[in-house]
Amino acid sequence: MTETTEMKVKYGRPKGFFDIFERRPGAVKKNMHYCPGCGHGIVHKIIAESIADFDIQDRTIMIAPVGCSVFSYYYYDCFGISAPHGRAPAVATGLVRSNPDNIVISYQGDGDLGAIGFNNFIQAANRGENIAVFFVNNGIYGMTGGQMAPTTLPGQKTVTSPLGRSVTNEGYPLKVSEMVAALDAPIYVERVSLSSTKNIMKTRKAIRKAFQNTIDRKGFSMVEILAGCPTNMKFNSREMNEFIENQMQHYFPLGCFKDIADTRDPIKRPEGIYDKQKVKDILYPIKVAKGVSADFKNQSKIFQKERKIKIAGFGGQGVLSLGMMIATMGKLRNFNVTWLPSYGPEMRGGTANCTIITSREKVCSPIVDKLCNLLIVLNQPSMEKFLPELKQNGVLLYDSSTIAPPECGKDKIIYAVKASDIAKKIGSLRCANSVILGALSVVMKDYFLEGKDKKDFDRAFEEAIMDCFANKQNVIQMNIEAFYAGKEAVEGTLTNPHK
Ligand SMILES: Cc1ncc(C[n+]2csc(CCOP(=O)(O)OP(=O)(O)O)c2C)c(N)n1
Ligand code: SF4
Ligand SMILES: [Mg+2]
Repeated sequence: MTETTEMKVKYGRPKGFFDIFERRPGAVKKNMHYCPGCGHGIVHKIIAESIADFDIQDRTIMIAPVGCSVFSYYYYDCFGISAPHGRAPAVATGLVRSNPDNIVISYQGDGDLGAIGFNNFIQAANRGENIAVFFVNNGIYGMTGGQMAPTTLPGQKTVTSPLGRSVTNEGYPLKVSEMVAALDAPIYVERVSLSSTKNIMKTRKAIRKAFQNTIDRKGFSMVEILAGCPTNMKFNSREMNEFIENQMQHYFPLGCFKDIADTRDPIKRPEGIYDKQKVKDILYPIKVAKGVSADFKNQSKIFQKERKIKIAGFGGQGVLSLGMMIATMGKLRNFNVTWLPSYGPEMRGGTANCTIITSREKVCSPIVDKLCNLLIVLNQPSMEKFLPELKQNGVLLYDSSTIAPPECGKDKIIYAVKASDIAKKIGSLRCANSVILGALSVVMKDYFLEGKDKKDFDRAFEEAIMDCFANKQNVIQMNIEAFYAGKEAVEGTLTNPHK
């Protein structure tokens, strides 16, 4: 390209994004997870650009909703938090009330905002919280495969309205902007669209205005953005834009419904007066463990340091309850423990994992993404995904009924147990998790526990299982049986390959 014809990129990757999306799992670190033509990508870009231009990266908190934008925190180089479906405005309220300097964005889809979370949303609007709500109205539940949303148009076909939305049966689409504008508290409400470049530029202006209001602490601003979900609507990009322009904009007219920021003083809320110690006592009461005295401490060297544990497998394999049992064992022996579950949108059949941290000191963060001390794996995909997170000299325990022996260096200590086969023999595949725990007890006793701690492990397990499954006598019994079957099956057979 010659000097004269050199092209300049006017709107490249905004500075409000990370350069590389390291938080995205897998190999793709530069692109977003959205489908081509999805409205979320465009809105994200405008928001990221605004955050950088207003120079508010260090005090902006982006709340990711549940919906296709659930992973928005992969992209923004600012603070981020995920809220349960529809609860972003409640979380936003807490964040801005606890520190009015925070610039809080409640990013929501139409299912999230208009259905499950409508009460959260409308109450936050009515309280005039100083937050910016960016409401991406694509007229459908995108993430879950295109079900009817509160904003689906009359006659619009979706997987749950195959004959078209019937207003007689399902009512009329929710006109959120009109409803919010009718309230006294909100200061700015505008509906924009992504149907054309011109409309995208108007969206950019509206989003910036909402940011300015929030920075000036003027109160509740909402921008409703009519967007496309070409994948579920089975449209190409031209058809998608035509649908937004001719159908959606017809039902949901564009325009500014309210803009009264100039008439309002910056919000100043009364400061909460409370006794910090009392709040702490209520939130974190000192509990005396059942099985042992309050000052009991396991003496083995292994417990002198913080220990990070990860358990992974398919949803439904008891991954989370195995983690809960281990965390409870720690709790009952006076450790500080965290237990953090993580699973996909559809838990049964999808992959699930949880992390547990046990420590004599306070645990700063429950996240274990590397330097894991103990990895328990119950399915093949999790082996591939999480083995790299195992620390040097870390212990891997896996279900060899279903998983091939892993290839890894000699710096990892590996034990295999045919957990699923043993569980099947006992009568239920569901207790493969307790079989694994039985095997863990053997590993611990043979290689890591000292003195009285060797006996204490089984006692702690029985106390933990009763604590976790109180009132479910049959579950307790079956899991105790599985635990001892797991122990018996591996006793004398597990060898530390490096000793
Ligand atoms: C409490 C709860 N209920 C239901 C779901 C399932 N769910 C996930 S996303 C979603 C709807 C998403 O639609 P929308 O908010 O419009 O977002 P989009 O994907 O269209 O951007 C639902 C119902 C869930 N994750 N949590
Ligand atoms: S399914 Fe629809 S809303 Fe979700 S990423 Fe794809 S186009 Fe976007
Ligand atoms: Mg939607």
